[in-house]
Amino acid sequence: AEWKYAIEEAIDEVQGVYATKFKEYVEANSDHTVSIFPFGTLGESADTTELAQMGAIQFVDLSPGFTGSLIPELQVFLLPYTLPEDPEVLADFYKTSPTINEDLAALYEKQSLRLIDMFPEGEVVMTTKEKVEAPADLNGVKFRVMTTPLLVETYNQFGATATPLPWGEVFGALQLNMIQGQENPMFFVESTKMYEVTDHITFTGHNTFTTAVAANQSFYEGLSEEDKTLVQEAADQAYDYIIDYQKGLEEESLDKIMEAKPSMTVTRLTDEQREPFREAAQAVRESYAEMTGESGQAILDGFEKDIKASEERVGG
Ligand code: 6CS
Repeated sequence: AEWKYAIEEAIDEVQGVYATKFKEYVEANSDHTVSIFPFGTLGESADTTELAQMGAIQFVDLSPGFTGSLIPELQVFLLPYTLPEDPEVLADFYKTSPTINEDLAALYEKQSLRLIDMFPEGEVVMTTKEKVEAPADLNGVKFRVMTTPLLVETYNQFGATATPLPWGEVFGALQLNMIQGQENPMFFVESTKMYEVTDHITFTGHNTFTTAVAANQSFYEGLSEEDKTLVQEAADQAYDYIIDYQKGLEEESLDKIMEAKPSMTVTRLTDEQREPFREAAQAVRESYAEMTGESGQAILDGFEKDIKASEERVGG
C-alpha cells in the first residue's frame, strides 16, 4: 500500500531526514511505499495532525509545541530548564522513558494517534532584532511562539509579549516587524534563513526542541503483525540515524549563518545570566500545574524520574 507521511519541515531538514530513513527502510523491506509530504504541501501542523487523526494520511510528524493544545500534558516538554542538556542523555531518555512511550502514548491514543517515536531536534535558541541578555531586554518584544498555551505563558514570564503563530507566518511577520523575535534550534534558524530577519542569537539553555512521529491509530491497529514490526524497525533505524546525524549540526549551522551574515551576534548566557530566566520558569511550572491538574503532575513526576534514570545509565 501507499503510506502518506506529512512532516512539519522541508525534506532536507531534521524531520525530513528522519522520514526519508523511515521510508527507505519500509520500501527496502516490504511492498509498501511511503510518500512524504513536506511542510507547506498539506497545510500547517494543525492541519496535518487532523488529517492523521481522520486517517486521510497514515503518518505525521507533530511537535508538542503545537500538539500541546490538543494534549495539555505534552506541554511537559516545553517547561523551561526541565529536559537535560546532554545530547547523550536526551537520546537515551526519548528512547527508553516509560512516561513517554507508555503514559503519553496512551494520551495520543485518545486522540486516535499511535505514538511511534519522539526525538530531539537540538537546543532552542532565541533570534531577535535587539540583543537579549536579560528578561528586561524582552520587554515590549513581540516574540513568536508555537501555538500551545504553555509557550505563551513562558515568554510572557520571560518578559516578552508572546505571540503564537503557525510556522508559515513567521518569516513574513519578522520581515514586517509585526514580531521581533522567535525561538528554534540552530539548524532551523539556518535552513529557514531566520538570520535574514533577525540580528542576534541568544543561547539561554532553557530547552531542546522535541518532536513526535505518530500513525493513525486504526490504521496501525489494522496492520499485520509483520507490518507492525516493520514500522517499529523502520522507526528504530531512523531514530538512531537522526541522533547521529545531529552530532555537530548546531556548530555547522552556526558557521553557515556567520558566513552568510558576519554581523550576527551570538550571546551565550552565563549561569548567572540564566538565573532570572530560571526564576521565571518556576511560575511556568505553576501554570502547567493549573493547566493539567493531577494527570499533568503524574506525567511531570514520571518525566523527571525517567530523566534521572537516563542520566545514571549514560553517566555510569
Ligand atoms: O517553529 C516551528 O514552528 C517549527 N520548528 C521546527 C524546528 N520544526 C517544525 C516547526 O513547525
